[in-house]
Amino acid sequence: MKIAVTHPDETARRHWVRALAARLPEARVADWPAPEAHGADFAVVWKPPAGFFAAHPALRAVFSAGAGVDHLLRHGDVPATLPVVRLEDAGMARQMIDYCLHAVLRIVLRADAYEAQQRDACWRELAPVARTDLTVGVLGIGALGGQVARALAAAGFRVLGHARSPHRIDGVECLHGDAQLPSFLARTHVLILMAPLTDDTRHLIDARRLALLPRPAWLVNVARGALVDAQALLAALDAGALEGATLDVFDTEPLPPEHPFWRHPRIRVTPHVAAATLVEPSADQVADKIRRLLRGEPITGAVGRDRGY
Ligand code: OXD
Repeated sequence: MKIAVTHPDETARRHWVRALAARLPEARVADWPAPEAHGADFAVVWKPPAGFFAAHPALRAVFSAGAGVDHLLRHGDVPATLPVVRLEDAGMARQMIDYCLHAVLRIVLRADAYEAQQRDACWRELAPVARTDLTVGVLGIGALGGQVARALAAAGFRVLGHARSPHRIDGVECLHGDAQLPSFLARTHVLILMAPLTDDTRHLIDARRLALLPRPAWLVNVARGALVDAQALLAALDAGALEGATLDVFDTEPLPPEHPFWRHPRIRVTPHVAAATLVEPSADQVADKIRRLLRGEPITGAVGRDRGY
């Protein structure tokens, strides 16, 4: 059995090769484009280069080296019948929970205002924001979003979730479908984006939907930059319709130095770090799924090609 690994980051690519070889000693694991990586049975990929799939006509499945698969499906040369499998949690949910909890707690603790006051040596106590005054809305309550929603509810927030299809999560009021999106937004003070990027969700958060949020409202995007219309976001912030935004993901990454997000006083930027892929637990998961596929057993995490996630 042959496994090809492709990843734009050399350290990550080598780590994946070592980790899979250690777990599947019967396999030949090679990093693409080394000649011995051609004609693989399985592939682990992050942003595969053009021509990758043509070089592997006998692939039995391709694994995304991340939770998202848009980096892979948008290339358009992934054979239509090839099973595509995404990572399921593998240590990412805990990181996402910490990032989102931190972003929401900064609002409750008035962190931006106190940091601004410190710059002016200003000693002034501000009215606190009560948790019960804020409804947090998690848009996308799948494998990761569902855990974030549950953790925020356990931390004492009123939490709404929204997904394409019905979900049940303890402590979270779950809405679904296009018809319930406007009421979800109208009740959400802190909108956390955790939805996958597909043809249906590109620029889902546009001027019209931002205008549905109540005041005050904040945005946290840990999913994909293209879920949000950047110009509409800047306009909503500048008009005071939105108090602030915490952005970890961007349409173009790295975020270009001249991009207005970097210097906007109400935007906090982090460089796509809300949930890093942890190679060791991820390789455990991929190796286990490869063994199952070889035994003809079902696996979880298969992407619905028609839905795009
Ligand atoms: C992912 C990511 O999809 O890191 O895992 O964005």
